[in-house]
Amino acid sequence: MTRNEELFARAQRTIPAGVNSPVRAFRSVGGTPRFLVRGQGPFVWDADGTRYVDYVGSWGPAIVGHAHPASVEAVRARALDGLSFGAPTELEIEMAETLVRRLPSLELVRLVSSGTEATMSALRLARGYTGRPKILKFEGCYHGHGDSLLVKAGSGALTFGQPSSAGVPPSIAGDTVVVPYNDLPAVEAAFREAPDAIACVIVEPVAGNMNLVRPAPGFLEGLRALCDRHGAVLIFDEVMTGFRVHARGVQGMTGITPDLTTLGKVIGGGMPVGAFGGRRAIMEKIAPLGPVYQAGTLSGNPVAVAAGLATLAATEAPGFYEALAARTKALTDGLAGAAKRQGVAFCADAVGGMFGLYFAARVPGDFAAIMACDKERFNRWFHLMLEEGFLFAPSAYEAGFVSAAHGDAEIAATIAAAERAFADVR
Ligand code: HOZ
Repeated sequence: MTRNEELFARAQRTIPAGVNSPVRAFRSVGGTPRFLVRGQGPFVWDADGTRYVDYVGSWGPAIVGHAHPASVEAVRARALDGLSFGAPTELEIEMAETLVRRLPSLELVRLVSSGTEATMSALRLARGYTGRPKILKFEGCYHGHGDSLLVKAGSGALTFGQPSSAGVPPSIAGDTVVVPYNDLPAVEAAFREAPDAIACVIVEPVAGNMNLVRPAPGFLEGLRALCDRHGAVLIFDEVMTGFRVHARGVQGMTGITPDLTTLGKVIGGGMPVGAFGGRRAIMEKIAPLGPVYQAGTLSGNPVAVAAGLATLAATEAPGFYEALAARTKALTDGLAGAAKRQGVAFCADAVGGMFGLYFAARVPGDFAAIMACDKERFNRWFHLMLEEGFLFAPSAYEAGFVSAAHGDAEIAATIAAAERAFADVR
């Protein structure tokens, strides 16, 4: 038995499926999850001492690579002065000022501890602000595991074929309207059907939880116009895309301004930090300024915020996002070329430091096209790559992530290994 197998057996005795977040269990791809013991730059090591080039990157936060010296030092220094106070600190102001500077759509921002908390809070705020009950989301988009949002959701919910969760009462699910991603006429029809009842439209402006799906030209602009016309709040869930695809998120990349934005992942640099923010008139409804309640003992935790600030500072190096995008594109172009040479129906797409891999002839534009990809072939390819020391997300329905620490050598080695794996799954 390997050490990974031993740990997996032991974990399952006290933790459901041996994991604390479903996709990690490898159930979709089969086999034994790797128990990680160390990360450095683009690499992680498992409990058996095997090194992998890591394209999961903690599901997005590790944008400057693992154990980046500035982040580690910021955490160490901050921890020496106390781990948590449940009181205001100057670091929180620095984080808020950084976020407001980088995302001009934020006039006020509040820190929380995860992306899930950020989206749950943003929904309550949108409902409190508009006085309306319903929310509109898109099929295959995942916004954390809040009740209203686990309806036709992506990520683990999709990976395990349960896009709508048990335990969400029909009275709550009934207030969630779901329409296909990139389908503006469906959004228009939903507004026609429930005029004055839809509080908000929440969208991953580049979807990353059903694999990567880009917004079609005009889609985000159309959402902005429809929300304006119907008095609904437009929420960009930039938990994954925020500071991952562009220095100013998808909103900076596209010039489309949401009313509220949710953030997580990169802003914590590997520590638990989330945030939601937006227009002052909406944010002033939050307690204690207004009647919408939201709170958290660990919100704005100083050690976590220190890690996030150090990571965000590193992303402000000149040319950071251009280099990250170029490296990610080199990877996806290389993989697509290798598959073509081996005659495998495969394509790939990249937006900034985020990428999608599809065992399909064309890049999918919606949930239905994602579902038509060859999942079995992905699973075989995933395991071949794992054997060669390359760690991709253990699901055909997750985006991948490149960090600034991935160098030309890692990208070239990945493409060479992938070509061998494509030959084997042909
Ligand atoms: N839902 C996360 C990816 N979209 C996975 C989180 C995790 O397992 O850590």
